Amino acid sequence: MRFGVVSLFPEMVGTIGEFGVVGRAQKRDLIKLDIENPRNHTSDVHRTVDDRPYGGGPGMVMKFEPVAAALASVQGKMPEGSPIVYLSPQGQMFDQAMAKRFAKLPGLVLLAGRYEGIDERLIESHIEEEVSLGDFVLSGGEIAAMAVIDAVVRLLPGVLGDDESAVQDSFMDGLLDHPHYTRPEEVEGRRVPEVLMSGDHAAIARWREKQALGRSYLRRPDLLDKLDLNDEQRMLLDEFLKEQSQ
Ligand code: 4FM
Repeated sequence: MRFGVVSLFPEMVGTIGEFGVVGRAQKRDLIKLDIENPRNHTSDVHRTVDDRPYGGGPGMVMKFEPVAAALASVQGKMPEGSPIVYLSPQGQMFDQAMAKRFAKLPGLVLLAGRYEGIDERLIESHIEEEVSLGDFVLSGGEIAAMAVIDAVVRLLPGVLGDDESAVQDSFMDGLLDHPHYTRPEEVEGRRVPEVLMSGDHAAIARWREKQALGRSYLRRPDLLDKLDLNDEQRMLLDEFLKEQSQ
């Protein structure tokens, strides 16, 4: 899959390809990352990418032409059917379902803004989707674009090893993850739950699903509302809640 990013801080975005899962995917040519700086698409001596807002007020706005030219340049390298996504708090909420949808595309272009915003006419003429990571305000779209790339790349075939993929499955059935433990058996008087050391794989799977259901119920009831729990899962959640109140 190909990723294009338009950003005034290309070095910042480039670090996404230096580490971990995304770094490995890039080294193995499973993804290609093209980053374009609107500043390289200016024609004035000051290489101006921002200007004062019409109507007045504080802050600056990213100019139409350099961003449009950077987008055109990056789109020229992308396969047909690679939408342009703008990251902003005004966008549709990003979630795992959206990551899965993006992972089916041949390519994705991400526009990371800076300052108070981009000229609205860019959104009208160039942007297919406006996407938000959540109800908070970042200083620019770069970290959001990097988060989207990370979430999408780990869904691409062949990117995660078999072990990592198995871990992912549990998270992707719409529930929060279960708790994790590693050695030693006891730290500061806190012991690892006995079942995890029993070697009984069925019991362990059952305990983990119970924990995932219970934590989702307590912390993110909105997630459970979206699911249609089967009889077994309802029983596990019931057990969890009884054990909670003991
Ligand atoms: C976006 C700053 C555009 C400047 C931002 C411009 C954000 C979010 C966010 C900040 N992006 N989810 N929340 N962006 O805060 O995606 Cl021009």
